[in-house]
Amino acid sequence: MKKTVLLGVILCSMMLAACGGGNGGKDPTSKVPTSTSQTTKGPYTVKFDTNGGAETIEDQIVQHNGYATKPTDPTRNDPVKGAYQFLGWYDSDNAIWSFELSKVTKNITLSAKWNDKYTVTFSGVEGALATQYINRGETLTKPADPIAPSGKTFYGWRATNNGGQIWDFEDKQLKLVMQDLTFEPLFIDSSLQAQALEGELCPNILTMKGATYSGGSQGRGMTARDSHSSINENPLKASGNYIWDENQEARYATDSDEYEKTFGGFVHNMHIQGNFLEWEFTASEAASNVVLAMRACAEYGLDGQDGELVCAISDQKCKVYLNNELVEYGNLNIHNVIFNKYFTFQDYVLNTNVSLKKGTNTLKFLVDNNDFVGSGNSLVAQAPVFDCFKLFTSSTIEWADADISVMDK
Ligand SMILES: [Ca+2]
Repeated sequence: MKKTVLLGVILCSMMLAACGGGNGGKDPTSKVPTSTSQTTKGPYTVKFDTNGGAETIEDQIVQHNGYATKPTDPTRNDPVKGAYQFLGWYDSDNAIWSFELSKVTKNITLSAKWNDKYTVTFSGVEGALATQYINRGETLTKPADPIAPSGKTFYGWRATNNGGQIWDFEDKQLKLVMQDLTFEPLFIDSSLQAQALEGELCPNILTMKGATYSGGSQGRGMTARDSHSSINENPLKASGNYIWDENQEARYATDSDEYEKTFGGFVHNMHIQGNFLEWEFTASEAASNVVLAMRACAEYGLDGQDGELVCAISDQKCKVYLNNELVEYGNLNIHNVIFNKYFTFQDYVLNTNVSLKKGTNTLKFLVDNNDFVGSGNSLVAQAPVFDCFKLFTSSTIEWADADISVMDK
């Protein structure tokens, strides 16, 4: 009897062991049968990261294998670049999310992707070069020069959204793309030569006061010379003896390896509201469709993206008056301003359709802003370094330049 009981205990123990191996000892990490999972998965949270966008987008709760609802496209703006192009929502694997096809099977965060390249378009160009997407600080591929209409010459690609800037595809600073650009070809009558009104010889430069760190420059002290040119041979004594070195960078003159860039010289230190250059000139005949360009660069600028200095002016901040009428040229950003080093003069074709009267005309450049530059100095306005105005017209213009002998006293 005793033996029987013992056997029963042993049998029971064996059965328990067997039971444990088959059921009670089941691996807790093994998958539960599919038939029960569909009713227990989800719901999930879908989050949206706008990645610099202006809006906050609410989380969505989505059932397993359900679809998220496409939110309204976010927007993103940069003070220099302007509006970014929204490219879509991307998952954590950097794959674009389709709100029609992509099923939600877990908690996810979708991130906005933006086109952070600049968009550059060339009007009238066919093929791949018509629209170029350029990373900040990189360069453009130059399209073939367009064929000029009969009697005209192609002058250059003119950025209609940046003060009529004629793009320089070669200069190591000017060729760098720092904003969206929209170009159209500029054609000028082949018979026309630019007639220049030189800033450094503007009569009223004699009485103008400018800004410098030391508290003021005046008259001819606001001019600097291109020492390669004839102005070096006259008695004009410039305060800043800039020259152009082999890299076409302006620097204070220490030797004679210079470039001519400014037809003699230029005016700087104009960073005071109210400073102006004004010419009175005579035109031999009335003329319309006159092309007005300003040749300029910049010596100081405002902090822009990535710490870049930008001389950011406009037809409201630096006004151009022709016969007392405001000449529209929109916004003009002079990029790559590098203090006292790179003087990257170039032409900004402000307007292609101004008119001259026969006889006396006036043209004025007025600094009319208080956009403080830097700190601890007297530069209280945004202003370019002014080389000259250029007029392309069949009318002959004449003007009296500053009296050098007076300037030299
Ligand atoms: Ca000049």
